[in-house]
Amino acid sequence: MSEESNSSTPPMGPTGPSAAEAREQMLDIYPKKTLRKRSKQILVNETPSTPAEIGANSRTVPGIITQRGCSYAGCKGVVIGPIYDVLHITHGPIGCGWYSWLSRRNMNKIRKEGETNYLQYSMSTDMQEDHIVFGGEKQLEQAIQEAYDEFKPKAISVYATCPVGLIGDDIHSVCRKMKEKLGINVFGFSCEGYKGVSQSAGHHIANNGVFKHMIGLDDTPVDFKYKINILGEYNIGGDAWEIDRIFALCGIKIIGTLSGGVSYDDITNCHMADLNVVMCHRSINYMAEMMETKFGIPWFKVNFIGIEGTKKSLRKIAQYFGDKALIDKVEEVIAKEMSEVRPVLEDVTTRTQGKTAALFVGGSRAHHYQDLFNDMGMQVIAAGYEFAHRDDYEGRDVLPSIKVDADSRNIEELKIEADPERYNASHAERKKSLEEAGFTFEDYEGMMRQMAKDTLVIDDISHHELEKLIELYKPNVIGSGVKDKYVIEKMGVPCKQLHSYDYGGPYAGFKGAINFYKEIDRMTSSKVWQLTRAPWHEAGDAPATETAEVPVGA
Ligand code: CFM
Repeated sequence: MSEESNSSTPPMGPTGPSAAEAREQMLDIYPKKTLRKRSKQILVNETPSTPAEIGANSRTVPGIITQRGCSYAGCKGVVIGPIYDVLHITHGPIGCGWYSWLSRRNMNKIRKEGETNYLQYSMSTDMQEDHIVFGGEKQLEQAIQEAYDEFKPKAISVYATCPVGLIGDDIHSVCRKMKEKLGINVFGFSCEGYKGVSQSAGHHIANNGVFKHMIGLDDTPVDFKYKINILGEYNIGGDAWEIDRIFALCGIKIIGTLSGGVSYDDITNCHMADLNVVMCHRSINYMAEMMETKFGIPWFKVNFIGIEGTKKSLRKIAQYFGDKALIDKVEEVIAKEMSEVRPVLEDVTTRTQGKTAALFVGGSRAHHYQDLFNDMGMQVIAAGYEFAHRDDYEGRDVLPSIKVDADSRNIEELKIEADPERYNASHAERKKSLEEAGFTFEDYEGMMRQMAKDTLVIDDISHHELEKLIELYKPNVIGSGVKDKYVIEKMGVPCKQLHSYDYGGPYAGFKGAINFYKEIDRMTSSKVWQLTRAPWHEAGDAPATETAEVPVGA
C-alpha cells in the first residue's frame, strides 16, 4: 500500500456522504429536545459569504460528552495564569489548583534582572470540610500572608472556585484588606467554575479584573517610535517568542503580550502603546474595547498562524503607522523569512496536497489553523469551536443581533469612560483618517466566511458527533485536544493537539509555520495509521483502508 493511499479520499466526494447527509446522521440518535438544540449548532456552510446563524455560547446538554472547560479554567488557566511574576492563589479544594498547574503549556522566561517566575508553583488554600462548613476567608487571608512572607511578590491574584461561591466567601474584601496591610497589589476574581456556560465566561471576568487592577498603573513613557500590544497571544509552545523575533526584526516594540510570557510591569505600562492587535478575539476582545474607550488605543484583528495571515498582519501594522521606512522594512523581513519557508512548503505540499483535516478547538484556533492547512494544499472539511460566540463564527457584524441570555447576564459588563487626562485623541484621529481611506478596525470576519462551501461547522462537538465524522470521512488528521486525542487515534486517525501542540511548537510566524508543515507531513504520511484497527471492529469487519494490509515493518 502506498503512502498516498490514505490521502486520495476526496473530502465529501463519492466515498463520503454530502455534508447535509452527514449532519442528519450525526443528529439521528438524539431525543427530540436535544435534537432541536444540536440542530442549531451543526450547520452546513452553504453560503460562506453570508454565514447562517449558528447556535453558540449556550449550555451543553447534560449527558453529552463535551470538550468544554469551566469559568475558573478560562480566568486563571487561560487569561491571567500566564503572568509569570504575579503570585496566583487558587481559593478552593486542592484539585482546581493542581489541575491548572502548568497544564496549559504557556511558556515563560525571566527577561530582566531581579524578576521572578512563580509559575512553577501551584498555590492553593487547600480548603477542607471545616472551611466549607464554617467559611474559608480566614484561610485565604492566612494563605496570602504566608505567600507574601515567603516570596515578597509585586502582586497576588486570588481565584474563586465553585465551593467558594456556594458558601459565599467574600474574596474581594479579603484581598482589599491584605492589599492595604501588605502594601502590594492584591486582587481577586469571582470566576467560580459554574459561572457562564464554559471557560468563555472566565475570559470576560479575567479581562474585567486585569483592566480594573493592572492596566494603567504605570504611566512611564515608552521611548520607541512604533509601540504595540499583542492581545490574545498566550505563548503556547513559544509562539509569542517567534512573534517577538519577527517584530524585533521589523523594529516594532511590543510593550505587552497579553498574556503570554508577560510580566506584571509590562501589563501596568501597556496603555502607553499606539495600537492593540488582537490574535485570539474570543478571549480578549473585551480588553481591546475597554482600552480603546479609556485610552483611545485603536485595535484590529491579526493572525500570526500561517504565512498568509502573518504577512497580511505585518503589512497592516506597517500601514497603520504609515511610515515608508517601516513598510519597506516589513517587506524586507517577509522576503527574507519566506526564502526559508518556501522550499519546506514546496516539499511538504507534494505529500499533503489534497489531504483533509477537521479542527475542533477552543474559541479561535479552529479558525486560525485553517490557514496553515490551506498553505499545504489541505482541505478543512469540518471545524468548530468549543465555546466561541456567534461573532467568532459569523463575524462581528452580527454582534448587535446576539441575544443576551441569563448565563451571559451573570457576567459583569464594566462601564468604561474616556480617561480625562490619558485619552490619546491623536490615536483616534489617526484611526478616523485611516478609516476614511478604507482601513478596517474592530474587525473580525469569523470562521465561516473563510471555510469552503458545504463544509461542516459544528459548535461544542459531542463525542458521538466526532465519532460519526471519523466514521464517515476518516480525515487525514484531526486537530483537537487531549480529551479526545486518544479516542481519535484509536480510530486510526492521527490527532494533533492544537491546545498544547503535543510538546511541539512554536507554530506561529514563519519559523512556526515551518515546524507545523513538517509535523503535519510526518503525521499524515506515516504508515502506522493504516495498521491500527478501531476497537469496535470485529475481526474481518474492518473497511479496506483499516485492514492490516501493510506488512509489519513496511
Ligand atoms: Fe483563545 Fe487560546 Fe483559543 Fe482560548 Fe483555550 Fe488555548 Fe484554545 Mo486551549 S485563549 S480561545 S481558552 S486561542 S487554552 S491559547 S488552545 S481552548 S483555541
